[in-house]
Amino acid sequence: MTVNPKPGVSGKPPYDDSNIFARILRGEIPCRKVYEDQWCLAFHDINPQAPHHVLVIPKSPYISFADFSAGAPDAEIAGFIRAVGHVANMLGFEESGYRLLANMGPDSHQEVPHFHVHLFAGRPLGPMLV
Ligand code: IU
Repeated sequence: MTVNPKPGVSGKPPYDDSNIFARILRGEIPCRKVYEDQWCLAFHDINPQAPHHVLVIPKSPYISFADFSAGAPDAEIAGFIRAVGHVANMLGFEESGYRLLANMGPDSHQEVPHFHVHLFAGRPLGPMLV
């Protein structure tokens, strides 16, 4: 993985290569891997909020959804989104359903500054509370 030398889209600090997901991508920290391809790594969240709680992260260093959606090449955006769908289908959630969520920035409580999509499934999730 290369370090993104550019700041985030809103002029915020550059990508921090020491964040926990960057370290997982480099193999410095283990994860419970679910799926991997050229675009993404998917693994179980360490603190699951549902019976199934998987994180899907791009392999390239994007800080947030804003960073990813504005900065990634079209092929990578398509490849990543398709990979998220593939993970959900592979885990058998297509019929019962699932929820996708991506936190972006301080108001959302984004804790890890590497773009990630949460995938929740395995029980009725109820109405979304924000
Ligand atoms: P957030 O969207 O940035 O708030 O979500 C970060 C998630 O990363 C959160 O659900 C944590 O439980 C999860 N996580 C993890 O899976 N492994 C870790 O080592 C750390 C956080 I630190």
